[in-house]
Amino acid sequence: MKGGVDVDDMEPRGAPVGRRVVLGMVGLGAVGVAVGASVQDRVSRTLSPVGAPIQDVLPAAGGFRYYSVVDRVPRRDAASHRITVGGLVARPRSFGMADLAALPQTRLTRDFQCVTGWRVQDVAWAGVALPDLLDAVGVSSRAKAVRFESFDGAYTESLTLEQARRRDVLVATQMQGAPVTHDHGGPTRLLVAPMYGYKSLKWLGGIEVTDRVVPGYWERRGYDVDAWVGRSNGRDDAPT
Ligand SMILES: Nc1nc2c(c(=O)[nH]1)N[C@H]1C(S)=C(S)[C@@H](COP(=O)(O)O)O[C@H]1N2
Ligand SMILES: [Mo]
Repeated sequence: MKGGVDVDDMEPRGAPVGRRVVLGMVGLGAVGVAVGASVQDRVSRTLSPVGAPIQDVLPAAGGFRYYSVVDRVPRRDAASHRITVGGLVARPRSFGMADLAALPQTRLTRDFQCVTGWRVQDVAWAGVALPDLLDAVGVSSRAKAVRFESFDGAYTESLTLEQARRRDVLVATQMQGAPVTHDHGGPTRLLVAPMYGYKSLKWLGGIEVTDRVVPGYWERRGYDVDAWVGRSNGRDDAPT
């Protein structure tokens, strides 16, 4: 079925489809999705170890699916958008787009892979490497981890400090040669290039340096903080 999931069709047959799945489908149907994906795909995705419905807000374009765990994310204008950087740092402050542009810029091209199985090859990203941003605020010797907050009001992520100091972890401002669009998490999103897509938090609003790893949105729902693509990450059943 294309264009949506008909919940009325599903409910009378009821038994094999749990209430949580049906509720997930209501959410999916409400935004008119299911383009190019079968109902079965949706059921198995909703039942996957991800554990809660993920919405495809728009049909895939160029292989990407647009994900958001909330219905509506406020748009932020690049001219006024700022990200705050605080916690265990010497000089807490916020950065607007011009402040980010004034820091050293890092470009990289990598495949982007979601833990549910889709992958987009050779995506070009640009922005500020997280270690450069951390150096700009001065990380305390007590710091052990970094926590990221989305201005969608729900999504969070976390990295160990060692992971956060990798040069292939970016506060991305550009994707495929243009500013990161709202749907892809702009004006600023995280890119954790060596890990599965769920680490790459969209709509980045705040960064907090912490003394311990605070599990993120999917990590509280059973996914690993260490989400290396192509390395043992404790989840051998994940589609690749
Ligand atoms: N704020 C926020 N960030 C998020 C998500 C989300 O639902 N909300 N989904 C994650 C997942 S599971 C993936 S695979 C990627 C998808 O990025 P895209 O929507 O730009 O394709 O974003 C990640 N970052
Ligand atoms: Mo994902």
